[in-house]
Amino acid sequence: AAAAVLLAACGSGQVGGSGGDSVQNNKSLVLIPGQQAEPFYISMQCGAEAEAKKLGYTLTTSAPQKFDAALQTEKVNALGSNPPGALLIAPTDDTAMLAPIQQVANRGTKIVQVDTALKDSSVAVSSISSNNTEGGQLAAKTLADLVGGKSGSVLVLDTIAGTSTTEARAKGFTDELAKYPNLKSIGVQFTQNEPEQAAAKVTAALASTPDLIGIFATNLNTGEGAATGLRNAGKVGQVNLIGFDASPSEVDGLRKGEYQALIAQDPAMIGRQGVDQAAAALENKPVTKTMSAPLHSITKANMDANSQYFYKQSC
Ligand code: T6T
Repeated sequence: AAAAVLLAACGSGQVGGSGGDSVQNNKSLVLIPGQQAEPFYISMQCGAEAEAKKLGYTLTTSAPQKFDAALQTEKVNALGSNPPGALLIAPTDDTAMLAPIQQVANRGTKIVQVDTALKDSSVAVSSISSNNTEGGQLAAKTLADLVGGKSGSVLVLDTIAGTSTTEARAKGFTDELAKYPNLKSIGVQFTQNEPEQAAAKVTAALASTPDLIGIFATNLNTGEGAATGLRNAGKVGQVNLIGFDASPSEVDGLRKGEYQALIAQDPAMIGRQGVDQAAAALENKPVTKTMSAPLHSITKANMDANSQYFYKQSC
């Protein structure tokens, strides 16, 4: 109670604690997303910043240049001896990120996972993501609806092994697709989250699989690359492309007919809920261990009514 009074009196002044976290630290949040300058994470940051402001917290974002566990580990380690009250993080590898995150938790910081998650999530007080398995299932149902009774082969493009979200999407999709005898999966291919690799995988699949009828791209970068692959081969609109996310370039592609559908997440809500759970943990209020944010299947026909789900490039 004394700390709360001190805080109310001093706002964000430099109030040191005697042993343990300082009062100031407890009002500071850090967000470490998967990568910088990427519309999904920018939209998440916008939601988190707005919520932090509303609740009287400061939120700083420290983003790795690429979706890469080694680069993200550097950002986590840089929190050093003055860690924030809570860390909101999207772990870019479900195993390798455990040790660095655990170190921060050991210094008293509350951990909240936003978007991706560790295999062993016990280090986190709360984990918030889309229901990615359901997202994959929704993508398969959407594809099946689009092709009607037609038969053909289907390619799945995943990102990097160890990415919890895209792995769940690929699995949800593949399991659901198995319910449609007219659609045959030719397997899941990894693209290292590089659009160029996704484009090359599509070029190769078009050459080896003449009856290719659909592609499921499990995130923004794989979708953008797949669209390039289809454009290069003159196959836009002939092979159904179901993307995940709703970046400006994907939305533009949907309008142009390069994608037949997008499964949009609500990254701003994930960011908001992440801050809410972090604040609850710091204020000793009840915390929800796992939360899921809604998904939306967007087609050209309904896109104008769903523009609130399009991702942002800036807040
Ligand atoms: O799809 C999102 C995110 O949910 C995933 O974990 C990684 O890729 C994105 O950031 C899109 O690039």
